Amino acid sequence: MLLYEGKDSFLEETVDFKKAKYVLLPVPMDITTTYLKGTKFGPRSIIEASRSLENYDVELDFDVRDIIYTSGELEIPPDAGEAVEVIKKTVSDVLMERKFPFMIGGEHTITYGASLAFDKDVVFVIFDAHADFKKNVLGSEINHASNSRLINKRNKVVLIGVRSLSKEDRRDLEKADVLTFYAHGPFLDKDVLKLKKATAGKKVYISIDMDVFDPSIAPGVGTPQPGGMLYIAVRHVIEEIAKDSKLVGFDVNEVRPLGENNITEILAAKLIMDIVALIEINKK
Ligand SMILES: [Mn+2]
Repeated sequence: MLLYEGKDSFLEETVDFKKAKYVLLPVPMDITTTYLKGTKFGPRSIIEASRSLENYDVELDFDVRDIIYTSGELEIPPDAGEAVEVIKKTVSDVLMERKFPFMIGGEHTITYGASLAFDKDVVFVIFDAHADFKKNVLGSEINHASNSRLINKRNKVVLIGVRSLSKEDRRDLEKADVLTFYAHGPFLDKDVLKLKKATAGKKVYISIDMDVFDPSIAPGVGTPQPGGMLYIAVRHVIEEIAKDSKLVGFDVNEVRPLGENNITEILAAKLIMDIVALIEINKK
């Protein structure tokens, strides 16, 4: 198991578990990915990238410091069903300690695992280029391309940034009444209002598949799709959600490191800091 301690931890911070408010769970699951492999190296690469960032966010005037404990990498069994159980159990343990869990992946299936540790009234806001609403992929129900469908069986799902799905998937989304914001154009104020109808006053979990972004700013993903969102837009949407709902967990997933070009990991690390800062600011 890979440990991230001291200089090797997220933001290079040694934070005592007891004192930490947030527990970062690196989840190197890469079992059911269908196109380009390599998301199992996402967590370590995001943590490495975080060490080049400042703790201070000038826009929010907030210092992300001494609040995040970096856990060792979860040991993921080779069977997807068992892997999901390990994730569910680990997230439950963090919640039992009354700490705020968040994960870095790893394939998107990790979100389904985490969802099983939360109550049924938690709304899952999922940023993803893909609807992930497939019924059965390669003979298995548990697959990163069926993540949203699986979560939607138990929890309300909202999708943002979708631009890759089949006609059948689209019909199924409509049938299942999944609020879906396609990536055809900018996210407008009227979209924010529509989104808030589903999230305001609710407990919310945010899941960010890095392929929601345009491949020009996040090329290091397993299944890139043209025409994605930009960073400022995603950050704005999250800011709006954080204002009037209670965030209970989040994850950043599907990072597939490319080596020299690590802008995807930098973006992932920055998003984590943004979300933590937004939660803390909105508590005040
Ligand atoms: Mn995706």
